[in-house]
Amino acid sequence: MHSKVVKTVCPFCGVGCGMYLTSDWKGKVCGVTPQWDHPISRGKLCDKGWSTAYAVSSESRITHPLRRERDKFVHISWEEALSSISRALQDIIDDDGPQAVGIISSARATNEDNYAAQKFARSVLKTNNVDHCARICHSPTVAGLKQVLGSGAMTNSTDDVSKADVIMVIGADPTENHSVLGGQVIQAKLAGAKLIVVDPRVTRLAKLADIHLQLQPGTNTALLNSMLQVIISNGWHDQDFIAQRCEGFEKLEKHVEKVTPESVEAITGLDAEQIRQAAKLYSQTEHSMILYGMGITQFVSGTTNVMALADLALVCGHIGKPGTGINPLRGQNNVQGACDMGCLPNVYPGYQLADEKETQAKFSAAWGGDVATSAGLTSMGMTKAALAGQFKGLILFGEDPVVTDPDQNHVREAYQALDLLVVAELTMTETAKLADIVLPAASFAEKSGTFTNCERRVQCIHPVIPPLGEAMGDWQWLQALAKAMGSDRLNWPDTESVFDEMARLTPQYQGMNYPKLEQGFGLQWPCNESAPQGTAILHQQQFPIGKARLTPAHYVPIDEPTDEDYPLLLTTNRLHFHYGCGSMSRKSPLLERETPPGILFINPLDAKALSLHPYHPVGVRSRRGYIETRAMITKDVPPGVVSMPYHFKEAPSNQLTNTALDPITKMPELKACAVSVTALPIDHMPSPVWQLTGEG
Ligand SMILES: Nc1nc2c(c(=O)[nH]1)N[C@H]1C(S)=C(S)[C@@H](COP(=O)(O)OP(=O)(O)OC[C@H]3O[C@@H](n4cnc5c(=O)[nH]c(N)nc54)[C@H](O)[C@@H]3O)O[C@H]1N2
Ligand SMILES: Nc1nc2c(c(=O)[nH]1)N[C@H]1C(S)=C(S)[C@@H](COP(=O)(O)OP(=O)(O)OC[C@H]3O[C@@H](n4cnc5c(=O)[nH]c(N)nc54)[C@H](O)[C@@H]3O)O[C@H]1N2
Ligand code: SF4
Ligand SMILES: [Mo]
Repeated sequence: MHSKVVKTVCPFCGVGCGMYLTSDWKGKVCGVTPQWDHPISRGKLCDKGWSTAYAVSSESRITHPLRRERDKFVHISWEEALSSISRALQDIIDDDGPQAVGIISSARATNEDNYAAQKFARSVLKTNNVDHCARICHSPTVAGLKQVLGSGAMTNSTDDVSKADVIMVIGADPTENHSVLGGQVIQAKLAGAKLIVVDPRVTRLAKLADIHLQLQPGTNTALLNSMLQVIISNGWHDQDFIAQRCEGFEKLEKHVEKVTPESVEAITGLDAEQIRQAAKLYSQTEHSMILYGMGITQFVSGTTNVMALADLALVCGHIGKPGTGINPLRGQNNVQGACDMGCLPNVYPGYQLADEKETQAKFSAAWGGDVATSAGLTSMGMTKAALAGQFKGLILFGEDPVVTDPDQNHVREAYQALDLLVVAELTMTETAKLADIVLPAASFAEKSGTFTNCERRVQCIHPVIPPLGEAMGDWQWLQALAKAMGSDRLNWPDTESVFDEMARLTPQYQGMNYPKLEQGFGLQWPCNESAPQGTAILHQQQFPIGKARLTPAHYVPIDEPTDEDYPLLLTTNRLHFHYGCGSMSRKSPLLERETPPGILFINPLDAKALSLHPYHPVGVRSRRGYIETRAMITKDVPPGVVSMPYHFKEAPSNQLTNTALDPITKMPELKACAVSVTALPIDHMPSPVWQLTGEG
């Protein structure tokens, strides 16, 4: 084999940095080089991007299909794996109907893989039970922005950060999590832009901010409504824009009329004067841009928060212009794509509504036969139905819900109750360990296809090595499984044909094809006859729904406030050096040495009350579980609030988190629950969770 270099895209976050990937003469991925001419990353990569070779390295990869026999896994052939999965699925469907089976797809896999997954669900299994991690990420964005603006995606391009005069970062920590974009925010600030940060924690950007609104977790809507009140009562709103492009202003004006900054001081913990200053700065500047993330969406009030934020941008006319818009920082490398592909129970590719007869007719004509008609379950809905004995067969690829979904013990219990759990993975994750059959998936370094980044840019990836061992690309094993079930619906000769079929049926992607995408650095949707070169900024002339719908948002408190037994409020955050469940980033010795496996951030005042020393072993308990970890004493979290990352399977914060849901999108409240912290003896080594629970 010869050494090889290919042009591809980073497989971690939604920024979508360009990289060259190198393999050595043994066929091992051995190096990463940034692309100097890439329009987003311009020669930069963050520590995770630089560590990509470790993330897909051969040492720990699953290379053969495996079947669980009691508590060990044995190698089986693909033929055996596919025939036993298809038999088990068929048995469940025969006994309980297609509502008892479903798929969880992957925002880490390609558009082609995700298109195949929802097609497999809808046209082979005949169920709309298809979902993926956007459920617990930006599903409130998809729903909330769709309601107000008609489209749930970033309105601008990442490059627009440099054109903004005011950047309001709310509930996002981009220097850690969208690092190359976070770097652009710092550059814009150094070049003179003003920065407003809204976050209960003192993030790196908060330290640089002109205004840091350090609100109480879960109080975004109260704050945003009070900012609207200040803006409207001072006449700082954009009356022309509202008259020409929005409806519902009078209702909104009435709704926020009495929500003065003083009236929300006790809820938000913020000083009224500071709220006024932020409202003035945001509204009175020509180019104001909002960047937001999980501190907005991961609440029972997720959709409400998104709508309030969209109202704020609209009322100020801050949308549809360079350097001016509302930008959800989509998290995973291809979460925008997985949503666009329709891996959501309620929509087909391109957000065409699954419960509409026309959509069903369009796709059943295109796919050659009938499709699912009943309403589908969300991922958490499947978990709940499994516990109730109504959902029995799950195919899951490229996610690790045992570590990343809330209330770990209940997820484990639900997955153990299934008759069939199939997991297609790169490595043995905590979820894969529960599977009946594990399939070896090819990583991004071993396949072609496309990823859609946070700014709606569809970019091609290329294989630098062949799939390891017997690993297969996700759409390829889905195709093989469909065949084993007697269906030829997924009958594509190559990856490009999957894309072409999808583009024909997906209005936003209609003008795209591989040769066009390969010409430069991909294209931003919508790309169609009227925008053949794609669209950098959305909503410039009008919204997809005509006029935007200003929607009054009611403040909803968090589900589980603190009390005597659980006196501290736990929020969860990410660390720059680790990613998701850690199954890829923790393969890198460089990243692994940066942080201990598990950590609890706690304010010095609370630490003192518990007599904690730095790195003191602590026990953390909620109504759902208990873990042990070490305390990091820091003023970056306010008194009364503790924070934990969720990347570490040894000390998973999701042992503790709450499953209370946003009623509109079923987003769980991952950013707030009540806990108690106890000091453990100073020489105690924190026990990993599997020792504490006796699992695994
Ligand atoms: N290093 C790294 N990068 C990643 C990931 C990773 O795991 N590791 N994951 C990727 C994914 S999937 C995603 S979705 C993105 C997420 O990226 P972010 O949205 O930046 O994610 P978080 O750090 O979870 O949360 C953001 C911030 O919300 C704040 N917050 C908590 N409660 C509130 C509140 O009530 N109001 C406000 N305004 N803020 C609040 C937290 O303190 C935190 O600073 O990152 C992506 N990038
Ligand atoms: N407490 C708390 N919990 C959270 C969050 C939080 O802020 N706080 N954030 C939530 C959010 S926003 C998200 S997005 C989720 C993320 O949760 P997950 O999606 O479960 O996390 P990842 O680590 O991205 O898991 C992806 C898995 O995909 C595998 N993989 C990568 N590429 C491929 C591929 O091409 N094919 C296949 N088959 N597998 C592949 C990797 O090996 C990895 O194990 O976590 C959520 N959980
Ligand atoms: S910012 Fe995101 S896309 Fe860019 S190198 Fe880092 S993880 Fe990869
Ligand atoms: Mo996410």
